[in-house]
Amino acid sequence: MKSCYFIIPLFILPILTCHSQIELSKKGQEYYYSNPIITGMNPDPSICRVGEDYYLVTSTFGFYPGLPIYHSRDLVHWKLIGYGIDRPSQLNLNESEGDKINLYAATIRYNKGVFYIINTNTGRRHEDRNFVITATNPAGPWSEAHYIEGAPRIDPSLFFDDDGKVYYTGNDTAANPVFEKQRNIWMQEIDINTWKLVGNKVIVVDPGNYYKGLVLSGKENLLLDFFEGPHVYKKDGKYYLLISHGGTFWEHAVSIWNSDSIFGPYVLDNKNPIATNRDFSHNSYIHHTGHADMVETQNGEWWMVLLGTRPYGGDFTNLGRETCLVPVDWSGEWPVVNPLGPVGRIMPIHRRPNLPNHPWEEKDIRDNFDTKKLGLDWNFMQTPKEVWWHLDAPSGKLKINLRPEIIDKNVNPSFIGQRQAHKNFTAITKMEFIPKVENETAGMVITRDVSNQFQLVKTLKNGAEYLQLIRKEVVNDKIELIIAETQVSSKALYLKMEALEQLFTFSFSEDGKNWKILAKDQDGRLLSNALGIGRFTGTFIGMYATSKGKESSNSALFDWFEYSGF
Ligand code: 6LW
Repeated sequence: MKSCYFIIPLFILPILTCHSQIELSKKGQEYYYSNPIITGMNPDPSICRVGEDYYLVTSTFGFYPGLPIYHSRDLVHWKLIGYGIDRPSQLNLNESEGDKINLYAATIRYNKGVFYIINTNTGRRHEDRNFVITATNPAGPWSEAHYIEGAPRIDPSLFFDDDGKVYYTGNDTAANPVFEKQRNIWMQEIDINTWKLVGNKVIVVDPGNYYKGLVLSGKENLLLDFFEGPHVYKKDGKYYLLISHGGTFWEHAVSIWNSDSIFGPYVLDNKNPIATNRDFSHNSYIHHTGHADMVETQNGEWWMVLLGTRPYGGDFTNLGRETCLVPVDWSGEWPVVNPLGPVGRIMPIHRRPNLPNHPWEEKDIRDNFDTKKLGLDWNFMQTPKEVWWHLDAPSGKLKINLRPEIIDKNVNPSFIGQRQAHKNFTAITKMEFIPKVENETAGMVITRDVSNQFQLVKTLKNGAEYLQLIRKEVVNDKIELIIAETQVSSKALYLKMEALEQLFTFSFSEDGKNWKILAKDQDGRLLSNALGIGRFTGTFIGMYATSKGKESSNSALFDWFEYSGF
């Protein structure tokens, strides 16, 4: 069915402001939506449709719970409904096999009443890190992990063919690489009753052939590095293979191949890459676009979800990789991304899908901790192996025990945080904490990774209670500086972080009414300079308590936590 597209009347296009997202007018929202559709760290999106409901999963690396599941009915408004990984037992983490979760890109699919998520836990040995979990309710509970023997490397996907056969697709290093960052895309049939790979493993796309000019491609600019994120679709009797490449940063791109047979040979679309913003300036509104998945709506429209970043303050991407949406015209042999143009580019605003508008109830900006369980937005770093936090429902306070773990190692510190989802935000919390010894500290932390943080924390110094702003930044060896400190005396302390893009202000109050600035004009760009796995994640803001390597029986009480952004 031909999709009907709107030409964007200029009077509807809002003026780009420093707003984190483009604020569309009410009238505008009838016809358009703004990217990203899921903000804050939500990379590597994968999507499936069941009737008129859409479900989407994103990657979470060391954060727990892992693999958030989002639900939408219009592809524009998304609600977090649960997690694929929400029990330590699921990944049978144990000391011998690497007790770290590190969940890379996932794929979500639905077939005959069952949801499947296939994913990679790179916290495990190379050859048995890919696993599948299943559920009949996408909000969970999801099953224990079924690890797949002989499935190496990352970015696994499942394809359910019309004849009932199921295929595993993923990437792997090349046995005989032709160039340094060569990754091949391989495919093999999988038995979903035993989770065993069956038949032959077939390399379906080998970029080495393009590199050597052995394949009629004529696409010198087909960036050959890091072929990954493969997904298979079947349309008009042909098999299509969507692949991301160029690496998940400034060169990221998406290309497509097709074949009459599931195992190929696959030929490429000469218009490849079909989606990329790699030629945009590094301070464009949306960049790094790639790692895509596609879905056909119940009305016969095709749409693509993919990751994108929003650089600000220069080419700094504090928010991490978020989830974007872009229209696709697949009325011909090959899909055309953003057919209204600029073709193949992911823009801040696109016309809405031909689906009934279905916004969800607005979330409260304040969590009063008066519930029996933590809200879904709260995450931990790594998997808690013990319960060190308590929701004392009657009092409506969150109690966090001080533990020896500190927030600069790949451990599970006493940190509970939520994604920074806006360029401009205010985060406030009310804390009750009396440090008894100098190694005890608690407060609010904004962290990109274990080495790039601001900590607004209360501690003991020379027998007096101090509030300190600590800045940690990766340089050759981590620099941890006390930027400012002041003596405080009240048991209850209100802590506030405010950001206007990369300009941060840190304040406090001892009565909740009279605020004092502890430090202002702090440069937030350190929250984009992550190294290692931090390059793949995003910034989190939350509550933290530690006794810095020593045992403690102390705890901190958080009465409420408020986060709002624009
Ligand atoms: C993911 C790979 C990628 O596994 O980055 O953007 C890796 N794409 O496909 C980590 O997110």
